[in-house]
Amino acid sequence: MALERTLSIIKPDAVAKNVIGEIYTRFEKAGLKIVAAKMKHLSKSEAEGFYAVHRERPFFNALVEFMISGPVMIQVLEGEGAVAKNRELMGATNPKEAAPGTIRADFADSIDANAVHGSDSLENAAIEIAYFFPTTDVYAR
Ligand code: RTP
Ligand code: MG
Repeated sequence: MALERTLSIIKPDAVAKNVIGEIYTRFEKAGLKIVAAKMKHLSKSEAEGFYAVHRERPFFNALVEFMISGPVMIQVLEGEGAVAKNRELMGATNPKEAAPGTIRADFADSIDANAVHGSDSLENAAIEIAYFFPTTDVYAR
């Protein structure tokens, strides 16, 4: 497996629940290093730009409104197979279908308020990391 970087977002529901630390612990225990991080209250245009691939989907407006409902915690995770590893830790999009012990099974309330985002491919990870972090703000470790 190759050393990869992926973009993770702790969504407004999980920030409001005060579980940033618990989620970070799961990343660390799985061997993922946090190599960039910032808290941010996204503007509507930032959220729309980030989720542009979903623009035509019926849930787009609800998704954007949810993502701007409070601050989020945005981080770059680095590790062996980081993209898939993070998706595994997150669990299925719908928390009702998420495997026990995953972040979404433990902290998400609904398919909309589902605690975390993670890049779904190495290619999208590079695009999403660049969307939020200049290269000088990502620290090789
Ligand atoms: P994410 O991008 O947030 O990591 O989630 P994901 O890959 O598991 O799911 P994706 O298909 O990319 O959808 C992005 C977010 O849109 C909301 N969604 N709602 N009501 C629905 O059918 C529906 N489908 C997706 C979810 O909040 C999902 O995380
Ligand atoms: Mg996605």
